[in-house]
Amino acid sequence: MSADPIRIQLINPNTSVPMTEKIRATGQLVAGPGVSITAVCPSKGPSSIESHTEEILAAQAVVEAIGEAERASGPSPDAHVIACFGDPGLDAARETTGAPVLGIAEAAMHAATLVGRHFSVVTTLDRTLGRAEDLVLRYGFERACVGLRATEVPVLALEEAEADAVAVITDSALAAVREDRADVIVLGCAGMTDLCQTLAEATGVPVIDGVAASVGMALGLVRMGTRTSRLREYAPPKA
Ligand code: 2AL
Repeated sequence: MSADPIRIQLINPNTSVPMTEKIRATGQLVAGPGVSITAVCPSKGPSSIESHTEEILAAQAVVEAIGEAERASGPSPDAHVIACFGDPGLDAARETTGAPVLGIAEAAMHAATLVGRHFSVVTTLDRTLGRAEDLVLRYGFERACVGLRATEVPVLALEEAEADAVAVITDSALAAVREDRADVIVLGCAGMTDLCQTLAEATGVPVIDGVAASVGMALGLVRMGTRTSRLREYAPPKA
């Protein structure tokens, strides 16, 4: 008799179906066979998350996706991943379920510091850098993070990894290694998940995709039997 598979739900809070499929494919590759990876995205809402306003809508989509998965018949996910670099709704998500919830920014920054000393984030639009900086401070990585670089490649240009977009992102990663003295690159968007290998080959340093990092860490936590603390801050909110 085979054991029940571990179930991980990846939540892409934008409405891009191709991006959701890329995210699922990475998750399944990292998790390997015998782990059930599902990837969901909302049917309504912003097609990309690139502003504070979209971030709020994304946070709501994350909490709703977790609620829906927990109410559905059949076994609930053992862990959830917020597949958007602003980690929208992470705290609320941890109130919503006791299953571990990982944000890709938080997971990627942790992973980066396990394989190098200094990382730079290479991301999409300049306007998202404020949020990225806030997250670096919130997670306590201000010593390790030596650069936040915007490429001005919009999220939706990443849906199909257009050659021009890949070239710009590669140049930015190379500049981070050269000018910031980064020895690890953190990808600042879930839509970059399929560029990890290409960029690692181009730069010669580890390139961390938060989708892959979150799935690996979520699996570890599930296998350790570790769930989110429900004491104080992350206690379930009043009905
Ligand atoms: C993102 C991301 O990961 N998904 C999305 O829609 N926007 N992040 C970003 N920095 O643009």
